[in-house]
Amino acid sequence: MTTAQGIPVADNQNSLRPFSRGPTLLEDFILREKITHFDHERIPERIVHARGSAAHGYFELTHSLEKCTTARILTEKGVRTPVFCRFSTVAGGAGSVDTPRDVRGFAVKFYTQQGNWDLVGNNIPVFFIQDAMKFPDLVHAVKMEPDRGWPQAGSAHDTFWDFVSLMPETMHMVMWAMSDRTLPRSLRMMEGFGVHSFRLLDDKGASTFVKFHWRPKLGLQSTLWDEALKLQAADNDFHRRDLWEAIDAGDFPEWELAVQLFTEDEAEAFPFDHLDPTKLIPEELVPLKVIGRMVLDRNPDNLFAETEQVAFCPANLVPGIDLSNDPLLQGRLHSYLDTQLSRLGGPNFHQLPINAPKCPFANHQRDGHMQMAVPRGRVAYEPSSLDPESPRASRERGFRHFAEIPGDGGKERLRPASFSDHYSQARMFFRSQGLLEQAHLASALVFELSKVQAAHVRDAVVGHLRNIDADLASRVADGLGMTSLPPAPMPVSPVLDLAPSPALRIIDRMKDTLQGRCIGILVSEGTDMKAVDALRTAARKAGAQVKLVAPRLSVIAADGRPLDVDGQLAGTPSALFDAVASILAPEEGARLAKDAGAVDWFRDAFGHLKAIAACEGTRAILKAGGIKPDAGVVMPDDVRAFLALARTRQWKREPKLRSLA
Ligand code: HDE
Repeated sequence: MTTAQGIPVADNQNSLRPFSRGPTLLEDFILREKITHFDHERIPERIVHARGSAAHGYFELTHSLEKCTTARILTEKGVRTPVFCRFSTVAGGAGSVDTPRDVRGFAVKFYTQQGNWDLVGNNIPVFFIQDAMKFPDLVHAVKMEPDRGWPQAGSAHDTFWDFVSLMPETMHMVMWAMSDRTLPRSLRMMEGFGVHSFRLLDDKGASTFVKFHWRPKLGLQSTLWDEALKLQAADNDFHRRDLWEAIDAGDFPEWELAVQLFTEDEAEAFPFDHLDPTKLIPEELVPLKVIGRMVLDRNPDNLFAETEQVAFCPANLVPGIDLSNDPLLQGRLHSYLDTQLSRLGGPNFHQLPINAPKCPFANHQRDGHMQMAVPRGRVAYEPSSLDPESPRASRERGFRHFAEIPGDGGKERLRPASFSDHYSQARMFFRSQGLLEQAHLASALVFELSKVQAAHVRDAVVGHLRNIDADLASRVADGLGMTSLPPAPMPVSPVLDLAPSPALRIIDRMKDTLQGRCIGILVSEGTDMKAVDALRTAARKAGAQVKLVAPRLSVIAADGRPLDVDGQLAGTPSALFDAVASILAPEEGARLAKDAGAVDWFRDAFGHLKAIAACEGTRAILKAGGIKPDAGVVMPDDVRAFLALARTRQWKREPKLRSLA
C-alpha cells in the first residue's frame, strides 16, 4: 500500500502520536491525505435519475438501415459495438429504494467508431411536458417538498398533483405512470424508448424520422403494488441486485432495438403531432422494425467510477443521426452538459474512462480542471501551417446537420396548435388496457390522490379524468369518497376515440417462460431433500433460479445432513420470488402455522397471485393464513403442474382477493 503520491505505507491502523496516549500530530501526512480524500468522496448527485444501476455489454446490428442513414452503427451488420447502459429511478436520491412507483431511466452509451452515441431514454414512450421550459417546475413539483423534505422518492403528494392538475398536457404520461409500467419486476423486464422523434440522414442529407424502442427478451413484467411496497421493505436494492446477480450468473439480459421509420409526409397525416413528446406513434400505425440487439454481459468494476461518473447527453450523436425540432429534446441538448460540468467538476469529464470515446479523438480543446491528457506540440489552434498533422475538420467525414428550410420568420414563445390535444392519447392508453390493468391504474390514482391533502387538487385531477374516461373518473371519485363528480375542464381540442393499441398492455404480453423467474422453496428441520432436489433440478432446467429459505440459515434435513440455505425466513419474504414452494415435515408445518412470518410468507405469495406448491405439512400454514387453495396451489411432487403455473401469475385469483377500484 502506498499514499496517493506513491510513498509506501508502514502502518494503516494507527495515526502518528508523540507518545502512546498523546495527541495526534499535524505532521501525520499519511492520515491527513487519507482523511482529506475521504472527505471529498461524494460528488453532487444527479438532480434527477440519481439512483442508477448499470452494466457493460454490446450492441449488434442485425438489419442494416443503409437506405436511410450513413451512421455506421446502423449500417454495419454483425459488428459488435461496446455499450454502457444505466437504468435509474427518477425522483429519489442516490440512496433511495429501487421499487417506488416511478418512471425508469434507460440510458445507453454506444462507443461507436464514429464517436459516442447516447440514446438517453425512459421506460415510458411519452413525457409529462411538451416544452423544456417546464422541466424545472415538473421536477420541483415531484421531488420532496422543499420545506419538509418528503416524500423521498414518490409522487403521492400535493405538489406533484397540484402541478399535474394545472397542466393538462401531463395527462397521457399520468396514465402510464399510474399503470403497472412504473412497478417493473426487474430492470431486465422493461421496455425502453428514445421518446422523441430523431432523424436519420442519408449520404445526400435526405431525412427519415425515427423513433427508437428497446424490447426486453424476457418480455415485460411488473409487480403488484402491494408487492412493490413489500419489496421496498425486504430489499432496498432489489433491482440492482437482480441485474448484478443475473449478469454474474452468465444469464445476460438482452433487448431488441426496434425502430419506427416514417417520412415527413406520413407524419403530416398522423392524427397528432409527432414532435409533441406527450404523444406516441401506435405500433398499429407505424410498425416496429427490429434492427439489432443489446446484450449486457459485464457488471461494472466500480459503481462510482462507472455508474456514477458516466455522463449521458442526447446531443452526443454520430454522423447520420440528427435531432428533430421536438421542443423538449431541444432543451435537453443544453441541460446534460451543463449539469455535468458541475456534477463532475469541470470540462474534462469526457476523459474519464467510462465517458471517453473508444475511437481516436482529437481537437484543440486544452487545459481546464483535471486535465488528464498531455497534449503535445505548439499548435493548439486551426487553421495552422506549423503542424500538418494537427486535427482538422473534414466535410466528408464530419457530422452534418439536417438542412431544414426555415419557417416564415419571426421569433416567439409559443406552443403550436398541433400540440393542444391533451386527452385523446391518454384515453387511448387507458382503453387499450385489459380489465385488471385498468383496475390497477384506477387504484393507483386513488392511492396517490388519497395522499393529497388539498381537496381542490383532488377535484381538479378527477375533473381531468372525466375527459379521459368517464368510468375511470367515477371509479377514482368513488375510491376517494367523493359524493359528486367535480367539473371537467373544457378541452381545447376535441377528444378523439382513437383505436385501442393492444401493444400497450403488459399482462397479455408477459412471456410464458421460466427464464428470469426466481422460485423460493421453504424448507426446515426434517425436510425431504429428494423432493427438494427433484423440484430444484426441474426448475433450473427450465431456466428459473431457485433459492432455499428456512427458519434458520442452517437446518438438518430428513437424511440427517446439515443443509445451508440461501435466506433466513424473516429476512427473505416471498415478495422476492415469482413462485413459492414448501417441503416441510408435518410437525414443522404445525409449528410454523403458529409463526406469523411463515403465515405471511404464504399469504403474500397468494395475494401477489403467485403459484404455490404446498406439501401436506404446509397445509396447516395455509389454513392459519385463511388461504383457500385454488387452481394455482398444487402439491410439490406435481412438478410439471407447478412449473407450468410458475411461468405466469394467477390473474384469475385477483378479483377474488381485492376489491378492484
Ligand atoms: Fe433527462 N436529465 N431531462 N430526460 N434524463 C438528466 O442529466 C432533462 C428527459 C433522462 O443515467 C440530467 O446528467 C431536461 C426525457 C435519463 O445518467 C439533466 C429535460 C427523458 C437520465 C436532465 C429532460 C430523460 C436523465 C440529470 C426536459 C427520456 C439519466 C443528471 C427538457 C427521453 C441518465 C444528468 C443517466 C438525466 C435534464 C427530460 C431521460 C438534469 C432539461 C424526456 C435516463 O441534465
